[in-house]
Amino acid sequence: MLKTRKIPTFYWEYKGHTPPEMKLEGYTISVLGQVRNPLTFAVADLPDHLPFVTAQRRFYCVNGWTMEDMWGGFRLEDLIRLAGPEAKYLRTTSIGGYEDTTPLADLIAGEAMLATHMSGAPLAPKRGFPIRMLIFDMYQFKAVKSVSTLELTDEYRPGTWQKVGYRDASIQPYPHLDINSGERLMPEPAVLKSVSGGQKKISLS
Ligand SMILES: Nc1nc2c(c(=O)[nH]1)N[C@H]1C(S)=C(S)[C@@H](COP(=O)(O)O)O[C@H]1N2
Ligand SMILES: [Mo]
Repeated sequence: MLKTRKIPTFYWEYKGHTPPEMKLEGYTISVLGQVRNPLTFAVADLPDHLPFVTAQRRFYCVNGWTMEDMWGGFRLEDLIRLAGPEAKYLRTTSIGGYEDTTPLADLIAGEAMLATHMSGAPLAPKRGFPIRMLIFDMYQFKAVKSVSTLELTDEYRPGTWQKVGYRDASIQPYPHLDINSGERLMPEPAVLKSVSGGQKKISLS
């Protein structure tokens, strides 16, 4: 668990600024677009609708670093299933306007999470309070912090970082700086999609 080292912060919409204090009160998350049953839930009420899960997992940044923590939150799949998805892609948008579009099936296969907690505490503002997507088998630029809408669509468009040049989201086989230990770590073969053997399944509990 991270205790001493500083986690790099990537927050496009608040570049050069401190992220605004967001209140849990009144903050909602919606599933819209091509769904049978559009949904809007208060983030504070999500535990009434979905099982709360925890997972000790590592993510990777395309800039060459990685970190692991104990995340708490909800399976993306559980929320999307309540809405009845009827399109190929999920477009995720933050309250500040950062967005990403990824095939829903890839997010589900990778056990993407909507996390509200890190190390047992609510997310800090710069970590994406009150709720962030986490993706473990693609670079994290495709996982939106401070999510407000999840839209099902058949129309792909490049996300915020992709527009400025991050093209390939697949985790690359070179050592990444591990923020937890300060050492350089080779990504596990299971997250390298080009490596045969495919994805390692780490189940959420
Ligand atoms: N809303 C939003 N989400 C975002 C980003 C961003 O700029 N805005 N950056 C992404 C990138 S590139 C990474 S590596 C992680 C960084 O998460 P962290 O700031 O908690 O380290 O958030 C991802 N999600
Ligand atoms: Mo990143």
